[in-house]
Amino acid sequence: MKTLTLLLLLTSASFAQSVKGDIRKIDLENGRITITHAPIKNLDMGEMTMGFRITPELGKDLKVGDKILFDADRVDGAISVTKVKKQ
Ligand SMILES: [Cu+2]
Repeated sequence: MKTLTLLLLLTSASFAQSVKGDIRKIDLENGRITITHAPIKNLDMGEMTMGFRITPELGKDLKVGDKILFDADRVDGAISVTKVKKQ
């Protein structure tokens, strides 16, 4: 029982708000990625295509055309990808 509870907690913490997206452009030198994304509840956004900030570390395995699940949030005022994995 304890193990199951812990697993559920870990699962929901790691991808609590994951949003589906398609990568349209990626420019890691400037820390930018353009994603067509599904609604993002925590940012009160509908579906759209827009740019996000991303770190080179988070973006290193991504390329244009990839379908992803990601989390986004405001970091120091800039809307940023905070977690990402390929679908
Ligand atoms: Cu948006």
